[in-house]
Amino acid sequence: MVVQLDSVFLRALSSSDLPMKIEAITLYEIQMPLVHFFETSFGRTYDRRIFLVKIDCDGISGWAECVAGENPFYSSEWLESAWPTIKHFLAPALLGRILAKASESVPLMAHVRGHRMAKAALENALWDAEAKQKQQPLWKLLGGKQREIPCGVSIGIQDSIDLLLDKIQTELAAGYRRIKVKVKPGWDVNVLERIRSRWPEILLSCDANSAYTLDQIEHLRKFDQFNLLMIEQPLWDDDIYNHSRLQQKLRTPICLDESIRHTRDAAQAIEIGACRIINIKVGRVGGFTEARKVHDVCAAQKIPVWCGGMLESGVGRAHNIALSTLENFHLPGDVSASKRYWKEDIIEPEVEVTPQGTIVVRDGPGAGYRVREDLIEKLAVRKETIRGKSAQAH
Ligand code: OSB
Ligand code: MG
Repeated sequence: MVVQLDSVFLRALSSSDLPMKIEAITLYEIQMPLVHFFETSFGRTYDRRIFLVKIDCDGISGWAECVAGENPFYSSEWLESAWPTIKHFLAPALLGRILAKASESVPLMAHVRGHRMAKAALENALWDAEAKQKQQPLWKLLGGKQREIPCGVSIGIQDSIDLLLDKIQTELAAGYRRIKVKVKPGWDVNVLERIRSRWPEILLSCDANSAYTLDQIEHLRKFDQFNLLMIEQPLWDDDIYNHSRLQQKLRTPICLDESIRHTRDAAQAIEIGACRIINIKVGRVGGFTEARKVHDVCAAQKIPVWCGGMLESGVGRAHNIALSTLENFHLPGDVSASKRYWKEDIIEPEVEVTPQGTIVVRDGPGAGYRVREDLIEKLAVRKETIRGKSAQAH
């Protein structure tokens, strides 16, 4: 059904809510090699396949990044599930619609189960469009308060502990305020020991990406000696309850990443003591509307949150920065400088981090960075534009 722009509808809009007609949705796949490979407990990535979405509304283009990976290893979503889901189900649900706000797209996509990263890409592109239409920075539209956000880094598994220590040294010298290392059985206690003996005081955390099981509690208890800020997602991605059993046995706070799909997960995890910190990824929870709700639930329960990363290009990175301006993002996130990932980023200027380990939030309309469409066209290995039925007629 296509909503008609009639006078009743127009009168119902407040003056700040201009209608946006969703005219076309363009999907791009671009391939970009990482400056340095990134290895987690589930595998090593050298080249990213970046999935971008552009939505055209009334002469304004909103951009977003679909953070689904090259494989279904972090979560069940991946690029080749997100693309057809958007093409066949989500884009048709939005095309031709007239929305007053980006958040109105959420109920229009609710009949599709899961596929949160796919939904987030569309919703977030509409947020960018809405902010541009209102000549407002995205962070302000989201209700953000912080003008400068603290940054940490996530450092993957390396070929040797010495190489990892060199990397940590480089990031600390660059000013980053928290070091997170990836761990898995065989690359954990031995690694944390070496880091802590060299840097007894730094903010240090680790991320297991579900590499352990509950029968390894005694092993995981050894992590307590390292005074870690948190241990991220030690157990199964689809299991909150067993994290509460583990948390009872650990002094180190558990932070959930993969397990938190939406606000109900967050509320339940907090209620049963499955974590003391939550990592919010806007793609993982299905878009800015849900990400804000997760943030609010955590704030009400005094659970600190931080913004996770998915090796994003500048397009997704800019959205992570906007999200990180919300009040309860107290801890340094995984949002770091473009140059840690890319030889050349697809936004201008690139994301830079101050010597104090912060990103200064930009004030331009939308996400605040210029999307380099020319470069994206050049790098695109696949591009598909989807239009509404009525628009296709002429
Ligand atoms: O678990 O946080 C994670 C990257 C890809 C998939 C999952 C994760 C990560 C990171 C990297 O830790 C964060 C970043 O630097 O973007
Ligand atoms: Mg993680």
